[in-house]
Amino acid sequence: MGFQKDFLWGGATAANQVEGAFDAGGKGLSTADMLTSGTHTSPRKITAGTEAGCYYPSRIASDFYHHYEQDIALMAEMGFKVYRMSIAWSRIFPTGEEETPNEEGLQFYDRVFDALLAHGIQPLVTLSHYEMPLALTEKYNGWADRRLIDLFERYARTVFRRYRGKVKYWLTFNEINCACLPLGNYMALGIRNQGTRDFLNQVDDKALRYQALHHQLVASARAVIAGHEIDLAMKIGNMIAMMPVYPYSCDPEDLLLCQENWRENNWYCADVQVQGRYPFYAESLWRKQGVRLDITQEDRKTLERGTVDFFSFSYYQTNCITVHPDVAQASGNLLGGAKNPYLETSDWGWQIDPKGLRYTLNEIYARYHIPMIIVENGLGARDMLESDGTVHDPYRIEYLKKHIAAMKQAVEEDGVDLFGYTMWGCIDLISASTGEMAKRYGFVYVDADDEGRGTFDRYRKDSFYWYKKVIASNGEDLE
Ligand code: BGP
Repeated sequence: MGFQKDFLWGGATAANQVEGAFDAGGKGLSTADMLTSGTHTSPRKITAGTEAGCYYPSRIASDFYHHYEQDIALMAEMGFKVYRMSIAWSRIFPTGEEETPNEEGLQFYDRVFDALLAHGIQPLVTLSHYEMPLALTEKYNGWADRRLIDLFERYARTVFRRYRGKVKYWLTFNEINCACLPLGNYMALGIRNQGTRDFLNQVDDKALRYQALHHQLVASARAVIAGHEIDLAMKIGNMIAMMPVYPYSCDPEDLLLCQENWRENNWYCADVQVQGRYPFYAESLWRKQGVRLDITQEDRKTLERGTVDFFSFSYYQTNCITVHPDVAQASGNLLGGAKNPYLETSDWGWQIDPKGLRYTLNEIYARYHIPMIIVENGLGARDMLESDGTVHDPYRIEYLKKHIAAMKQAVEEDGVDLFGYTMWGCIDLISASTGEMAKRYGFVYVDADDEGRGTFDRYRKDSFYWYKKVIASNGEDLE
């Protein structure tokens, strides 16, 4: 009963949101370095170059680059078994096209992995988390170009070889299904179409976007194949942003809409990555979107061979959808929807739904029957650093407690195969959607503001001590 003995408890971050040091150690500019800061009400901007008067939060972030030893010691103090992080592709291949990798970049991650392993923490590494070398956007319009597949494979092979024996668990693309939405153009695919400036309102070319996503799916499969060739012990997973939707009413039209939405937004990429081929409904989806994909025989073989070893996903909230207009709307992670009267919302308007996590775990497992890990879940909220260095965050404890309890039910009562949980943003970092530091997720408070000012000192929040107990009791003590 309960979570498996070696359950992987930990936390998650992404290079572009936590590392900073954007031009240190030979790193090239990345797409994330060109995203300005925004707020809940004023969207981030995507700029082609550095503009005067703009702040680019990824460039400084939480300065993990210079604080990693301290940050990892704090993770160890909480008892982390795993730390999910990403490698910045542009630290290894500054423009994405070099023949040889940047040794200084490789050494940085050697130091990080060594520090983790010295504390008994396993790294779980995402190859690409919402960033890529900016030069690839400028030259190829990102993943719109098929040549990105080879460039990505070279990068993947380089890090697989280098960190063989140090890193067992890998993920290919963060929230790859984000590319099913116009928002994914720049963030997930590195596509910056002529006229794009507003992060929430990008110029969208559906045909280009779906083709680019196809290239990424092939690249993901190539990485899986390469990883297994290099080290049979490597476990390589996909990463899906689970965006569950419920029918707002019992009108069968709402149910059909819901089914279609699950396919388009949740299952489309996952079916390819787990089952090795496009699902039957892909044809009708492409027809509806008015797109025709260039898929070669070779691509199909690659997809078939490169299926993932496990399923990873992020889960923050759920939404309702309906064919009936005039229903109040809620905002959300990547996608909003009709407001659910049974749920509360976070400060940023995301609907909080722990039971939805149990439901989601069951849906995924019933479909794929492969081991699962939750690699993002958490609450973005405003925290207050008290003068004595404490941060009281009962709302975060409440959120996490309910989600972990729901996940426990899915394991204990329903019997799904779940092997880990990494809470999102364990060390405060900048928000992907708004670029703010004020939207904090961490167990550890970072003293920095939305313009990158502060001491960058670290403080333990109340949730830090709470999570330590959760881990020590293997999820039994949630109080
Ligand atoms: C996911 C992303 C993360 C992360 C998280 C929280 O979609 O994978 O990078 O940031 O959402 O979202 P936000 O930072 O917008 O609050």
